Amino acid sequence: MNRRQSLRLIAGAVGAIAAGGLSRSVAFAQTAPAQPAGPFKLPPLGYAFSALEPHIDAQTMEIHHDRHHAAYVNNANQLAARWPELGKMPIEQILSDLSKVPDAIRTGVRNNVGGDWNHTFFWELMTPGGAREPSGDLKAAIDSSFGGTKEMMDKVNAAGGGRFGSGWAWLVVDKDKKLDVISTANQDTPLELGAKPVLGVDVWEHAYYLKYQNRRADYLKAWWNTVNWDKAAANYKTAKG
Ligand code: MN3
Repeated sequence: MNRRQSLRLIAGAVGAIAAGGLSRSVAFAQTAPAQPAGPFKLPPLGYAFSALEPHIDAQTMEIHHDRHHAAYVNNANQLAARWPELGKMPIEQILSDLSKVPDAIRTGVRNNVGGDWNHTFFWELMTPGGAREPSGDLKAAIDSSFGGTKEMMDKVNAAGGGRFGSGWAWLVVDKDKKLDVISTANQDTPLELGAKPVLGVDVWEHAYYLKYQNRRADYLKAWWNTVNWDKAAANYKTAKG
């Protein structure tokens, strides 16, 4: 779901409430945090906080979405108040070339606009439904690049497990249109490397510590149960261009 679709979803939910109806989307809607003024908006999660149980617990999801992601959005809006161009450019364009961002706010943009983009990607990749394993073109590419799905998953788990401190592990289409596994620090995105993500997993402690404490490997193993491979296939198609 992109930002525009997210806004449509909110608009639709508000309309349904106004009409006195309780649609499925409203039944799933969370109590959204207050939306900040500014061009960046916190997208709704699209499913219940508890939807990814037992793999990711509801409290982690609520804090992660409503506080951590919301903080990146709030900070991005404060940066947009200082440099209005930020709110006018497509977010992927900003993150693909941070050299265009003024020096004084570049680190803030990297961390907070990056954090907003990474988390939106992450929420959309996870689902209580959807395909449970890769198929079609994506499966063929995974098999040819890594020798199989399990081998690819092992590489992502190693990249996430090996990330010192905070960051992300990604399956990407690199700038040569080949599948690769990479890790980025903090809220750095694959976009500035010229890579487009197919899937990505947040390995910041806030993503798993309440349930898994220091056992990041156990979180990574469980996380695969939340991946919607239909969404990963769509990401792959977009990334291949
Ligand atoms: Mn996070």
